[in-house]
Amino acid sequence: MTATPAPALSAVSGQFESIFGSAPDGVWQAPGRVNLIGEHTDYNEGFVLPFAIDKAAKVAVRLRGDSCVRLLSTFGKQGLVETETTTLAPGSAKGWTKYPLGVVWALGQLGLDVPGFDLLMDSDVPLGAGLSSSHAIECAVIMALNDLTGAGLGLEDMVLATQRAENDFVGAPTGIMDQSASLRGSKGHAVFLDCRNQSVQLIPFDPREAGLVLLVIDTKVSHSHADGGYASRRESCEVGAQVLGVTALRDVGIGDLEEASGLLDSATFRRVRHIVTENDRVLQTVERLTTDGPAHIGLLLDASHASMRDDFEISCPELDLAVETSRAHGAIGARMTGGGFGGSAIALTPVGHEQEVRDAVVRAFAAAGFTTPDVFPVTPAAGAARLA
Ligand code: GAF
Repeated sequence: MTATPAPALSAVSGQFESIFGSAPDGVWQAPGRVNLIGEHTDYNEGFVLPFAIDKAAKVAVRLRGDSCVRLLSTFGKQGLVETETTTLAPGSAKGWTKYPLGVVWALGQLGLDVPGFDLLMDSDVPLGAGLSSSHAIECAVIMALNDLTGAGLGLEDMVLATQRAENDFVGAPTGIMDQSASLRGSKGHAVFLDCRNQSVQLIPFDPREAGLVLLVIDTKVSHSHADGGYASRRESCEVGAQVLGVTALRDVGIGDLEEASGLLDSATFRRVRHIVTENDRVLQTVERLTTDGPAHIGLLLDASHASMRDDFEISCPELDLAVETSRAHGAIGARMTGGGFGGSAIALTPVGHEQEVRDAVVRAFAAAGFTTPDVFPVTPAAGAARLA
């Protein structure tokens, strides 16, 4: 007996069938992510601690017998986009289609001959909120194409291929954190990733069990990692590593900072100090979660935010206000999450205080003349998977 499909799943499958004329070969899902701590450490070969969230992109896909690709999303104004696998090149795609087409292009760069396909995409990961909606699409698509073509890629290969899609096709010089969280996430866990060798340890992280809720505050300040801010931070880190004579800033310890301050200009030193102290905070957070639980990581989240605001300079007034207000109204720790310059903050909040934090943040934003933020809870969820 076949189980009754979940409503969302049967909806995307049914919509695919009515648009493209027959049922998809399958449906795949990949979640967005929240980074608990460890920001901009991934491309410095350091440590990160993200988790997959309970919001995901779904793709229904059917392979075709030719090289035509037809793409449609359930939202947005882009309509049906039709192209050829053979003509893809960086800069050739627009809007959300950059992400699936970037994956096809990256697989082509690996020597894989991806056939044409029809694809319908649906997602409830908020767009431009710093929750990695783009990687969720890329991860769902690469899983689908890997399964359907029998390409035999492992999770680590898929992480690198989606990074290539982002870096070289989309033009965002990002690291490997977001796709690792989406592909390797696990319900009730954070993904402790060593970005030097992609080794992963799943760390139990269930805020509810500890009487807490993890609130996301989407500031509605949209950002793009293809803009200059992200790249310029990455460049500063590379300069810092070069001057200090290390392969990557991962190799600089807290004890080396005093000497580093004499070798680097003040801005580069502060960028380096953020990475070095942030790596240490990730390790401390893992230790605290493992020994004492989520109620004991609040001050580390706060310190991470201060370091991003003052040393790495990637916060913005909306993020700072979200963090300060949620802390003043009961959150035990708060920080911006993701690449910065906008997007979302997170606030670890005792159960029962969610409404107070939400109301206070909305009021503070109104008083400052900022756009009304979205405030909602997320829970650590499973990573990407085939649904049907
Ligand atoms: C973005 C990037 F995609 C990640 O690779 C990471 O660098 C993050 O910003 C900052 O920690 O989400």
